[in-house]
Amino acid sequence: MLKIWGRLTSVNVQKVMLTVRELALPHTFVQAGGKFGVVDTADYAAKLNPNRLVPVIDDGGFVLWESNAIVRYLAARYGVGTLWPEDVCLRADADRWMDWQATEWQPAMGPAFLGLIRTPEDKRDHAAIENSVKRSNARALILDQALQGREFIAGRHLTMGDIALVSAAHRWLALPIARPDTPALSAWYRRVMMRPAPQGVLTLPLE
Ligand SMILES: N[C@@H](CCC(=O)N[C@@H](CS)C(=O)NCC(=O)O)C(=O)O
Repeated sequence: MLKIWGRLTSVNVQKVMLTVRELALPHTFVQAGGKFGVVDTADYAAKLNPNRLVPVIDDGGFVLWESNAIVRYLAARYGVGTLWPEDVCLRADADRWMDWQATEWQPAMGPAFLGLIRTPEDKRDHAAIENSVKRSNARALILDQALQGREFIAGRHLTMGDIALVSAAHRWLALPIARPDTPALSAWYRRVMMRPAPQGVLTLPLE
């Protein structure tokens, strides 16, 4: 059976959990990372992830780390025609937004998230937070524009692209910051959040 190592407070683990829930894949979940430890053991580094990070999956002996690679693998193996669009251009579209989430939006948002949610007030780097808010807001506007007139990021159906984006959107929309109006992004977020998969995975308050 598919086995997953992670902690639900991780945006990268959330992506994997949303995928297995969308695809209704039977799985076991091992709490790892952060306060759960496990990642620090020699066994974990040797057999699961030399980076000592979560998430990791073991699917019948096939071990894989890197959250977006995991989402793509699960989608390709178990979600052809749903999370993994059969049309090459639709798939590339979804794929592009996964890369954008990992290399643009998430890194832009990182300092604001860590500063405002995981750092005591007297230890915050306000300049870094301000810069991060500015950069993540600018990227949110790009996503908002892309979502105008679309139900989901690659068109009419939920794909792996939405999976990667919604975990980041959940954070961005819950950060205690000033945000520009993003009506298309907000409508899409509500649409995705109405599905069963995010329940219990994308929770509030942020931690
Ligand atoms: N690029 C990696 C990043 C993985 C990563 O940074 N994981 C964090 C949680 S989001 C982690 O494992 N931190 C150490 C810990 O939780 O102990 C991925 O997308 O899977």
